[in-house]
Amino acid sequence: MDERRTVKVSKYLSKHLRHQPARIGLTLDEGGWVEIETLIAAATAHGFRFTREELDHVVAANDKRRFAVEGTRIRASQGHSVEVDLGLPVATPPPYLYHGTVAGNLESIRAEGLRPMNRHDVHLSADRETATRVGARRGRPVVLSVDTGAMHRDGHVFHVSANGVWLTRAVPSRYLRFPGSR
Ligand code: HQG
Repeated sequence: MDERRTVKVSKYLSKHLRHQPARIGLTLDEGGWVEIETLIAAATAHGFRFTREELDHVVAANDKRRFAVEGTRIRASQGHSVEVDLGLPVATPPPYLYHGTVAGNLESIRAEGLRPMNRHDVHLSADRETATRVGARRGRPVVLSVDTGAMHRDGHVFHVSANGVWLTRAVPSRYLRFPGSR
């Protein structure tokens, strides 16, 4: 399976397992799971064909392990905009986590902190490198450090997804460090 095809199937899965299941008549269960057979049939019925082998390849080859397969079912590991309860355990964050964004968002982030925007949660990365890649999706990346140790002490709740993304509902501005400031 070539890279272009892998990315295409992966994007299709992200779209329908995170954001728009109803577009192809799918219903996710409360944990975000769907039967793989049902997903393939729904996709086929809506004009996008892929095989079980291709799906397995995308799940295994995916750079960020975006999808999880358990038995006959699949779900996205994080990043949903539809209401799901991933059932992730509460986790204690390391002292600092990182958030990649772009300069154009900074003024608003300074004013209101990090908000989940279209997703359930704010996504934080364990290292600067990953945060840099996340920010670079939108332009020249700017990496913010987040004082997650202090957030944790102050009662903010964190979860970590199956693929190592840290999730929290919001990050008030006072916990953020902007580059070039101390
Ligand atoms: C910004 C990808 C203005 C935030 C990535 C970001 C990640 C604000 C954008 C995952 C703001 C939201 C998530 C505020 C936040 N004012 N802008 N108050 N608060 N923002 O895509 O973190 O490929 O929803 O900085 O790799 O960029 O999908 O979040 O620029 O892990 O698997 O609003 O998505 O993973 O954008 O990325 P997103 P994100 P996947």
